[in-house]
Amino acid sequence: MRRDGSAAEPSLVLGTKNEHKRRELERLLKGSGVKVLSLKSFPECPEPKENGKTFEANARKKATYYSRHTRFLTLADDSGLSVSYLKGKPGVLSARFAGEPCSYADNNRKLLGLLGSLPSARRQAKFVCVMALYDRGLPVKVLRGECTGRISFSEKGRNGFGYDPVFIPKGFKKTFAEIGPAAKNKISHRGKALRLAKKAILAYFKN
Ligand code: ITT
Repeated sequence: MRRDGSAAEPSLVLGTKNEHKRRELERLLKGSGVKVLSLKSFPECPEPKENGKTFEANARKKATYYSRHTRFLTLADDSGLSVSYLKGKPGVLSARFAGEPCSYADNNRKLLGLLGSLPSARRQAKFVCVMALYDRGLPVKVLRGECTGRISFSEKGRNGFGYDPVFIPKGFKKTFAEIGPAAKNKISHRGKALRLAKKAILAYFKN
């Protein structure tokens, strides 16, 4: 197999060090006929600095970096939570909202503390995911998915990761962490962006 993604077997690198994201993406790409490689296949590859001001800037940065390094078609995801009452925060700082280093539980505690007893109607939030598909440092496509909802009053559920235990998607009474991966993927920011990305990936390998 050549290290440029143009091999007989179409291959795609998932440019993420986040195992939860990688698992969601792999699940969504199942059956697409594309061999999915993780960064574990490139242990010598260090992490790029995520200092962009937007999800798109960070997604492009990661995809440029990993596609240059691996020489494969690469899909990178930058994502996070945007809370209306907090004027869009934590946004691009979602992973390190409670400071660095911090756990998902630390971030959720901080978020619930900031919202306090604010009524449901004022707890609107959305998850955003921007995916960048790059080939050897050059852009192929950039896609975006969003999922609106609200922040719960306490952490609920054991599935998923990050802010899943405190995010209730619109039209639901349960958090992402309660509804489980299959239901989450159908409506999530990542699911939406990936369904668009999948089309771009398949088109790329047809050419
Ligand atoms: P990579 O950069 O290696 O992909 P990361 O975890 O640093 O991994 P991001 O910079 O995109 O990824 O930060 C995403 C953060 O946003 C993540 O750590 C969660 O806190 C939150 N997040 C994103 N998608 C989420 C989801 O589907 N469910 C819950 N939280 C999510």
